[in-house]
Amino acid sequence: MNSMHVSPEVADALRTQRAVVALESTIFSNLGLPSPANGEALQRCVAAIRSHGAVPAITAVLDGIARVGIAESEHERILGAARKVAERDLAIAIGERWAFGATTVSASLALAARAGIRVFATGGIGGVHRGAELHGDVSADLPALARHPVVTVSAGAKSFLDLPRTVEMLETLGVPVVGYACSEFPAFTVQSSGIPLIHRVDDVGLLARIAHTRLQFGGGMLVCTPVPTADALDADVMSASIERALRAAANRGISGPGVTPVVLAEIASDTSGVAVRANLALAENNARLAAALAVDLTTLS
Ligand code: PSU
Ligand code: MN
Repeated sequence: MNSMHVSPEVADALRTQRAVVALESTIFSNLGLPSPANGEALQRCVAAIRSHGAVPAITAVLDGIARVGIAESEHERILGAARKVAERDLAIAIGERWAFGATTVSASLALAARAGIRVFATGGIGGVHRGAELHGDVSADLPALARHPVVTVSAGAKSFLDLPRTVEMLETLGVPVVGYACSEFPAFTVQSSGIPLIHRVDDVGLLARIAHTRLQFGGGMLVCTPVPTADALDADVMSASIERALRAAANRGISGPGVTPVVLAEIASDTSGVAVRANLALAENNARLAAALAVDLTTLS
């Protein structure tokens, strides 16, 4: 399929059954994090994956080609102005030859699965938006997690979502949700949402065995790990900031795919960078765990 290109380094790692961790590009683009934090996030995630002996595979649409694995010389492009590419947009971004389509979790999972990558790291997944009972906005990330045989490592879901309904929807879709060394569903920049998790695993080896089995059944899985303590935000501070950000987005008439980037940007400025620091720390932490998991998975096949 020449509308998808796997980088030589990633292709070689997959062929020789070495560990590979996919990364999305929306978080690194202007839709996810402000500059220069986005560049730092990219560098820290890539370094965390490499230092654990795995190969990073950033996904993106560049010049109309879906790319899996982006060479360092092209990282600059991932940090620029992007059009958001969820799974539904992939064929359009390729057909219309978009210069830079930043892949969300759903598009990244579709590409990772197609390339044969089994582990993917992100910051926080999308989910059921607050007020979804009225407007129906549910991220395509959720069905993509169910459909594609890839393990996603995240700090739970972004806290401006409706987290109880997000967890319910994951159950409905049959997605196993496992807390790595945590007993509650993490809330992105806040360590916990107060929602208890049914399954907790404290050992990466066991996590890998569970993941290996789940992937054989054909669907994906969500591994959650909270933001590191040193950079975690206070739940009350965060929830006040979220209220302000959601109100600002509503006042500007933002809806649909525009909501997440605008709300993230509002929170970034409202917390004068503290939420951004937390976002970088959790993304790096997720990348690190994903790499350890990917390495252990290679010993099982
Ligand atoms: N989490 C972040 N930053 C992001 C996103 C999540 O810390 O930029 C992005 C991811 O790419 C996720 C997307 O897949 O937001 C979800 O968007 P939506 O709610 O429109 O489905
Ligand atoms: Mn949406």
